Amino acid sequence: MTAHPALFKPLTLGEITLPNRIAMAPLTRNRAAAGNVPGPLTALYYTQRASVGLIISEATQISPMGQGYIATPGIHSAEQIAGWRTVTQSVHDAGGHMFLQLWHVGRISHTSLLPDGQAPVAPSAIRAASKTFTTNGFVDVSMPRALSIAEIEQTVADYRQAALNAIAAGFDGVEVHSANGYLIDQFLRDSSNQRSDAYGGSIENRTRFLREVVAAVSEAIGAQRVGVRFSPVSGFNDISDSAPQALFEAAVAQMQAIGIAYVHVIEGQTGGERDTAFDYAALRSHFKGVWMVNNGYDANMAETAIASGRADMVAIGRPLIANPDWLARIAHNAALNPLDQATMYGGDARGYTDYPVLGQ
Ligand code: 8OZ
Repeated sequence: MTAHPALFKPLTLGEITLPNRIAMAPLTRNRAAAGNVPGPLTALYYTQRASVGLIISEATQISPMGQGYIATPGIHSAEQIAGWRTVTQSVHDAGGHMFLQLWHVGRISHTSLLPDGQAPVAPSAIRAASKTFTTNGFVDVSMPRALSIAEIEQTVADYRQAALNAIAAGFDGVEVHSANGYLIDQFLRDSSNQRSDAYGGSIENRTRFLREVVAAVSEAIGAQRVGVRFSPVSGFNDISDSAPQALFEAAVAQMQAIGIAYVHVIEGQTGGERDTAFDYAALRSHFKGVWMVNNGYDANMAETAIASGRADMVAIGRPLIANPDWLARIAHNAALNPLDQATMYGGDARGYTDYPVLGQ
């Protein structure tokens, strides 16, 4: 008998039934091949982890302007769609389920990564005190320029097309990345959004871009194939808001109105301190669908969260990099492999597809 029975209970997510309550969190690994196409090693990496209830792919840019780091995959070209199709085929053959995370970095980018050396785009021309990885290493992000209304409309259309591309590539659904200081989060929070038009100012206005993106994606592929990820208090990528509780409660209520399948919340600082002042129960009270939590959970914390009803699913990140068979190890109370930090971002098979599984 497993010590974590709640984790192994099936769950209905939209139109699919997941065998357990664990998701693989979206994890940037910077191993896309030329053209930002996912290759055979990426198919192997995800397939090794297909025993989790749901795999959420690494953040994947919806357009060339949505890229902010070297060697991250896209979902806007025919080659990228074909590359991802081999990944989803392999994951499905192994019995897994997989959503693609739709990403636009906004101001968290560098001119050297963007078409014709353009400046990054953002709600407002405010530079983040943040860094990114380029061919020249770890550099300060570039000064962004503010999007026009016509460009915002085009970006919404890019999200919609990217969602259709994800379905064409065989994904079971998409997660809209609205966390960690990237474009949608830049519209939400008042440190980065100082617009004076319909997309800035009030909470109603700052949530407009999120609402339009999620509505467009939901209309295109079905709301029951859509999730959204938020990080209400995370300061990652130099972002903050003066009143996050009211802002994110409004955002979650809007996600309920659209009828998406799940909300995924990073509790506290991304990859860091969990114990921050924010009422996550109040946040959840606005949503009736699947509630997924993330940030530094181990198996016992995850079991308590699910068993108590505080969450429906838990997304596990770094432990799943180092332990492809994390669920089997939990079930057998086996020791976990340590994570090799040096191979997290970029490189080859080392630290990507060569972590040992039990019995190996
Ligand atoms: C770490 C390095 C680069 C990107 C995120 C997509 O935080 C990321 C990311 C994380 O959501």
